[in-house]
Amino acid sequence: MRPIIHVAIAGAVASVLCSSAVAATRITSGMASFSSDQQDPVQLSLESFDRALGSLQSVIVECFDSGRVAIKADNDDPYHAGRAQVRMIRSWMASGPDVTAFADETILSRHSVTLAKDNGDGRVFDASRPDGHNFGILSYSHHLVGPFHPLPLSLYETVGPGSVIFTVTPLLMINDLSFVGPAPQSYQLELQEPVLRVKVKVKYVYHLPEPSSLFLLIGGLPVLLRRRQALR
Ligand SMILES: [Ca+2]
Ligand SMILES: [Ca+2]
Repeated sequence: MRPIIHVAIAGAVASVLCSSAVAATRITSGMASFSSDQQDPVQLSLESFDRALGSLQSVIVECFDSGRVAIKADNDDPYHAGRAQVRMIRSWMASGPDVTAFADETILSRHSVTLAKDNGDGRVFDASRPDGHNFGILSYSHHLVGPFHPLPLSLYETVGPGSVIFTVTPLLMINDLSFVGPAPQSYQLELQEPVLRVKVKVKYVYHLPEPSSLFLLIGGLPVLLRRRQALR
């Protein structure tokens, strides 16, 4: 009977080895933050895939952006009122190995508000009614750009710990009013904390190296043998 048991175990070994690839994932990410499109591009240094971890099967890159601003306004035109919404534009580009992500977001506040003609405060900023308004915060968050599947995978691999570089460039950041109908000749805005955030996320899907599978298998063999013997 023993040879039969050996064959059965060898068969088990072969079948486990054939499907021995144990899938695993690893995620690395970085964030760039801007308050103006006049700022320099930001380089994000993300963790590369260390070949010692296993066999890389795929790379998935996703970018997420968020934007925010708070606006107060004061109409300075002594003759014309205007009805306005807040308009925020966030345009950016992120580039890394075989990935170019681009986004152009235009966000409008839900409601429009009438700013009366200047009430006499002229050049002095005063956002109180009737010629001024505090529009509050306008924001959006976590818009996804992607996913991207860059190739070849070797662009993201290193022997030992390393990095892949993504460059995030702010192209256009506008915070202003969008008038419904005729716009006043002049008005003033007060902006608070205009921001654009771009997050780059890289996901590595890989198979654990064979030695790990063999180690697991060898660790499991005595149990297999014991169970076989117990069955006899
Ligand atoms: Ca005014
Ligand atoms: Ca005013």
